[in-house]
Amino acid sequence: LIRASGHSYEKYNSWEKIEAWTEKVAAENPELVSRSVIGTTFEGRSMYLLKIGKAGPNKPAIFMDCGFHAREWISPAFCQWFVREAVRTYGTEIRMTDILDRLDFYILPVFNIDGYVYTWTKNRMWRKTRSTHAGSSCVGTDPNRNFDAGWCEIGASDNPCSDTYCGPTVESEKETQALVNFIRQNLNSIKAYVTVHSYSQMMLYPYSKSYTLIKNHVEMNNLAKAAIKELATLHGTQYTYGPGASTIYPAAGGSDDWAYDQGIKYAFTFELRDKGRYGFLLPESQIRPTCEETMLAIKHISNYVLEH
Ligand code: ING
Ligand code: ZN
Repeated sequence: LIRASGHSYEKYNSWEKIEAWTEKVAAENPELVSRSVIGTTFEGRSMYLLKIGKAGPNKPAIFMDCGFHAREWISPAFCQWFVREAVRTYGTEIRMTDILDRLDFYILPVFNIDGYVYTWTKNRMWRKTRSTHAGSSCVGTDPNRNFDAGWCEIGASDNPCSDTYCGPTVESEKETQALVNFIRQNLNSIKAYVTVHSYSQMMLYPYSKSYTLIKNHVEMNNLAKAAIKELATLHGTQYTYGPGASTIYPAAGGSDDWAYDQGIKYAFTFELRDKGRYGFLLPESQIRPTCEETMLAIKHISNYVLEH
């Protein structure tokens, strides 16, 4: 069992533990990690962002978020793992050192904190945010239907009781607003956007809002193919890949489509393990292999971004 800074990376951690960890990992690695707050959630929790990388001028960056959907617990576990691997291997592992010398990562360990807390306390299978809506007793908006990318046109619901509710208005959620504001303010440096979900073992790229192929479709197809090939070398885990609409299902309002339309050419949604045996209830024994293999795909994207 790996414990660094007294933190358990092979267990699912409560928000309380993750919050304390963000403070500690930044305090213990001041040369590599800094913490900021990009906004507050509906229930008033701070949305912490970790910036990882060796200080330097004009560095390109990759933005990665985890925990959009509350019940997808392997996702925040991966963001924590990524940060630990970065601080653990910087300076000793050539590939990681090179990446962090030349690239910054913005890591949002849990996007939908209120929902995550709710899965720990009330309903393990909760997906949405915890915002309330005038005129309905149903709670929550699907944050991955709330972005300004064909908002609520397809694969989303205007019913507040639905698990894919797009929200009362586009970018209605405070969490969406925080992310959108941060990315808009950092568009000059952000070269890639990665959002981590589960489950189904897929590497998706835009569009999900329509079947239209993006301008760099061939490039993205090759990049995804190479990244999942590398991922599979570790444990043989098979991923499928392609545009969201044709690979998983059409759905508008997703964050990767929005990021792509902002000009971030390399935008991906990962759907981590498994393919349905455990689904959202992925056992803790699979945290390590899942995170280790996913690291290979993220490193592949990082190297690609650095070369392009
Ligand atoms: N899957 C994603 C969802 O929000 C997705 C699939 C990706 C939709 C990109 C839209 C854009 O439904 C999970 N598991 O949440
Ligand atoms: Zn999801």
